[in-house]
Amino acid sequence: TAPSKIDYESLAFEALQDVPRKLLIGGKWTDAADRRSIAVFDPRTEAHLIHVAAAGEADVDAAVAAARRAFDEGPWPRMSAKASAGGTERGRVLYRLADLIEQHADELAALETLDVGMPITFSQGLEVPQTVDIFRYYAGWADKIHGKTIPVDGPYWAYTLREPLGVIGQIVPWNFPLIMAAWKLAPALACGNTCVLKVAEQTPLVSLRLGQLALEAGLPPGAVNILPGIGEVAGAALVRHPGIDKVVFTGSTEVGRLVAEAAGRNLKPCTLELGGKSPLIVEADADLGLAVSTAQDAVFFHQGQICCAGSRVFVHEGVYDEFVARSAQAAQHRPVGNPFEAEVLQGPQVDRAQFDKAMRYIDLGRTEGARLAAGGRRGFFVEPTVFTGVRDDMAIAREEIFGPVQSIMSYKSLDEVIRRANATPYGLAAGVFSSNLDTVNTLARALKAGTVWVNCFTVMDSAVPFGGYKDSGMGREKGEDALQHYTQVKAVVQPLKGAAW
Ligand code: TXE
Repeated sequence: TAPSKIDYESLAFEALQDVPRKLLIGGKWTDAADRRSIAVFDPRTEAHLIHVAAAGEADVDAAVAAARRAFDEGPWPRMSAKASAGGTERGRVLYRLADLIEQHADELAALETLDVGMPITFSQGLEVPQTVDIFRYYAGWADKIHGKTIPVDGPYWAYTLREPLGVIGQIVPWNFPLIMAAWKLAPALACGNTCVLKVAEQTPLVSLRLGQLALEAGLPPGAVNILPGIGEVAGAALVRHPGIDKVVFTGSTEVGRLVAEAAGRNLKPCTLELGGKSPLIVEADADLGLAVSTAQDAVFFHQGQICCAGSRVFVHEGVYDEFVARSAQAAQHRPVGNPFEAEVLQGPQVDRAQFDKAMRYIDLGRTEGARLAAGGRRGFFVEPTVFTGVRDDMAIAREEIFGPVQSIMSYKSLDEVIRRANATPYGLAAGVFSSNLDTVNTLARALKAGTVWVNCFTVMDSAVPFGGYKDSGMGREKGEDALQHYTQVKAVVQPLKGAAW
């Protein structure tokens, strides 16, 4: 159904009544051991919505123990991986979960918009469908994860098994709660692991509903445990817990370092997806209309609260003035407002902290001498903001803002722009706009980033790996690559008696 035909705002408040307000541990909804809770707010108005339980250390212990039981005693890791027959196999359960998410798509999209402030056009049109897709994608992998046979010297043969790691501790941020949970749960479960998912304190709603659907789909008790909780409390307790076999984290680079340190102390592997300051390069031969509109979507999408936001735009000096003029005009016409309205492309920042952070950088951009070509006005909603005349050493060009702030810089040569684009500790993504194949190929190889989008940006697919170079993280999520990060290899060597070898 087209978004405009449904009253998503009413639907969100209806759905809110059914959201479990507790922790999901071992297949049961429970209060926090110390009875603490977190207040959930409507980012449009800061109005209080509901309270949900906030996990403490004792709850993390209980969740890890439940996941351990579910892993050691089964049935999850021992269930057949086949998706094609019977009723209880792992692939089948994940397909069923995908179907349930699809059946509840409108409700989940509405809840996500209420909790996060994401325009309904994106939660309904992108996030929920991509969540369905990723569960289906990994359901399909469940029975295709296998080892190799290896010829060896002497009368022996060897083979490898790809086995699950065990209990996975997963921490997700508030910017895309549903898809972040799905990127982590789907591959982990497909490989036969069990999970403890710590969801962000700002945005627990949709993940709690997802927990209900997971139980309904037939995930055994303890296979998925869901804990809303404060980062420094529940998140920290989870990452340092000796009972987990791996940590997977998406969030700030600062907290990512703490997570990696804790995992390192316990000698546990970790996958980290951290911040970014992604460059977008526009050559003089680019389709300028496409580059202007894509560059705006790249940094204004979801209020700029996206790790791979194209926040540094390098434009060839030959087309710089025209690019700036068109960008400023487009920014002024970008519909900002109530995210439940179908035509709105930009809603509020998720909370006051993120709003204040964006405004602080806008002030900083002005004081450091960048020219404000559009936006910058205060209000609870941040205006789509365009800065021109930005120098590489300005804070707005170096640091992750996580707000709708576009910095446009000019360059003369390809060598120069490659050097400047790579001069950042981050390396999550990059964009290239050019109609010259040689230029495209040169840049695609020269840019130090986990993803390079060519003549497009933020095009995501379940099958394509995602992750960072340099300080933007380690390991990959999505695609076949993620399977390596959720399994370990066992080598088995056996004698070959009597066979002609
Ligand atoms: O991130 P945090 P915040 C960036 C972005 C944003 C900034 C701050 O620049 O403005 O980070 O956002 C949990 N041990 N990104 O403060 O704190 C926390 O509860 C274990 C980029 O929200 O990193 C939440 O679940 N866990 C990013 C998750 O970590 C801890 C997305 C992320 O929160 C913890 C979000 C601790 N000590 C923010 N402290 C991206 N890569 O997309 C917090 N957490």
